[in-house]
Amino acid sequence: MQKGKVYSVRMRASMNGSHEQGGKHISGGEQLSNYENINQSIHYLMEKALRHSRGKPDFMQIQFEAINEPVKQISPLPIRTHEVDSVKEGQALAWKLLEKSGVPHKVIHTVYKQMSEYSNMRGAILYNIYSGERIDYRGNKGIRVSRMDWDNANFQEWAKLHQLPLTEKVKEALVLASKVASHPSTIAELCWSDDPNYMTGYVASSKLGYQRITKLKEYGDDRGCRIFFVDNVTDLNTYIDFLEKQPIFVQWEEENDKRSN
Ligand code: PML
Ligand code: MG
Repeated sequence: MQKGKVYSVRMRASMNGSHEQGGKHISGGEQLSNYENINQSIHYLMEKALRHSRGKPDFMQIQFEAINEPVKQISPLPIRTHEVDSVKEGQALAWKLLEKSGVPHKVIHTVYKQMSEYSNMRGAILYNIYSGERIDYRGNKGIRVSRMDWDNANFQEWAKLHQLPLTEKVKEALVLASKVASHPSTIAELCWSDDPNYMTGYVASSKLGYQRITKLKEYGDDRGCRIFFVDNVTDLNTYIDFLEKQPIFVQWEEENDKRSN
């Protein structure tokens, strides 16, 4: 991104009314932009929602605002893709990777038992890894990680080297996961898409990087999942403030690349 003022551009879209009215979440998106590219960002986010496989939105909100805080630069998490043959195999692997990242078995068990309650959420759910309790108090809204981006040309160079698809989906998920994992109180993230035709999900942590798993749900299923497993945070509001407000720009430098493949 060029020097100068940075703007956060955000979109959310739903069907059968707004999110507040209980509508079905269709799409959300985030970009950081300079003034000259705001138009382009709005157009991209609008198209993203209008062509979404979850359905045609009848509510959309796009907003932008200038960011006054300095933008922090971070590296993308190292990435690895696990090809699995079934959802069962994929889920067993996700479970193992969460435990390896430091989430106790008992807590993963509790979270999976409660998971069906959270399938129409537009944000993420936070769980404390010691108590096994949900700690964000945000109901159906959850926590929306915001103010983050990755320059497309730099992402494309990175994706080419790692022989990964040049998709916005991978880019956006890796940006979010890298931001979330960069906070020392995050132990791990578990995510799969609410897009009915997208089965790949991931476990991410600062310890293991971004571990993609090719099947975490069945084709056609539109129930997504985004859970952050969090250490004992002394100040929950500061942690949430980081997720929602700290501007982050992902920048990949080939010489610093730590491949986990
Ligand atoms: C989403 O759709 O928002 C989540 C996508 C998660 C997986 C992306 C990938 O690495 O393929
Ligand atoms: Mg989505």
